[in-house]
Amino acid sequence: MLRFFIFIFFGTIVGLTSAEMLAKTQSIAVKGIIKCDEEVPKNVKIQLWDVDRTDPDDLIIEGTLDENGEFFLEGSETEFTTIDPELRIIHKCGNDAVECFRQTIIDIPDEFISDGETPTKTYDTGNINLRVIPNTETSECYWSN
Ligand SMILES: [Ca+2]
Ligand SMILES: [Ca+2]
Repeated sequence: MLRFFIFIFFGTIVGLTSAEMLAKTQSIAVKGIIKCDEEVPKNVKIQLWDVDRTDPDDLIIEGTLDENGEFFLEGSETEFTTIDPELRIIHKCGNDAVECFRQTIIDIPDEFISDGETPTKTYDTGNINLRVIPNTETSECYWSN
């Protein structure tokens, strides 16, 4: 018991050490097909993020589309509480003449989060047409060329 308290004591002093001991690794996999009308969009970023309330959000992994517009992303994140994964698609569909990219965010439901480093389920976004899906950031210009 004494050892336990000593451990907690030092853990608290070191700060992150105790936090890392208590946090749990969770994983997520997402797949889907992304098009801009009938075309596979070029110049597109497909990113899986974990949203954090107190820290900057964490990029879990970034991927690309294959020649059919298909993607598959998987990765893990370690956190105390349930992670908050979202898919961010940064693109210019319907906006080619403008310098700024647009961002579409798709929230991943909690039931698709797996315990441990390897996801046991995959969230399927289905077919996404970037031209008709609502964009959460249309007036911002974080991703100019
Ligand atoms: Ca995080
Ligand atoms: Ca989080």
